[in-house]
Amino acid sequence: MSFRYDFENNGFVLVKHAFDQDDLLKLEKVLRAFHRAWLEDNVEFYQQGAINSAYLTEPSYLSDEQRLVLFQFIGSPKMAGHIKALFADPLMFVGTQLFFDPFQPEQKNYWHRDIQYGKSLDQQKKALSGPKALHFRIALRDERGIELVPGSHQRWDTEDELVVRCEQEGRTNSEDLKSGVSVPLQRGDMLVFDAKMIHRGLYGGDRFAFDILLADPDPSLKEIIHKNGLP
Ligand SMILES: O=C(O)CCC(=O)C(=O)O
Repeated sequence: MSFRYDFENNGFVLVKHAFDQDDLLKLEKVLRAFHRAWLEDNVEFYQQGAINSAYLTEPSYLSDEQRLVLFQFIGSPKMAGHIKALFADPLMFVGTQLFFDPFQPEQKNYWHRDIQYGKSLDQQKKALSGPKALHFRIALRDERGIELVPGSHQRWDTEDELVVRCEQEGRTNSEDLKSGVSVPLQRGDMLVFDAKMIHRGLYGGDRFAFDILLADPDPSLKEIIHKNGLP
């Protein structure tokens, strides 16, 4: 089965060993420098539950030389090869994120769709048929990965999924879902997933993962791009 077929049906694809040590070492050095500077500036936010930072390519925490390392990775022939193997149409660069473990090891994760925030259920249903927004997650450490509900990028929640995800009827969004599939990651693996699908992060193992966000070049998504995070 091809990557494209898998992605269309499941909403995600795992590319094992997408990047090797040579690709990762220079990138990792810059990601660590960003993370150190970000932590220093966001102690409270981190201690209060943050599990990710964003906008790594902006000049806030990195020098132009360091930002160039990120852009060279994002624009590398290898990355382009992976993208083209999956998607026929061009994608637009939206931004970057870094995912790490919460400060409190007992902090619970949460099922969600990225499109749910600030939207009514009807609006979320409509958003399912909107432009594609994708995470290309590159693991820098072996980690538990993400749990995803296959196919949920193109269908609405079942009753059980909805009450859990939206914390209705006394349910909580960290409860297990029967439809969830865990995808553990090893250093160098890349998980591509549709941000619309129902998913949750799996914390532990001191995870450190770099997410490149790409999307259909739709005007509504162009609006959310921070211009100072572009090359
Ligand atoms: O890895 C995580 O903690 C959650 C990931 C996620 O929700 C996302 O990337 O949209």
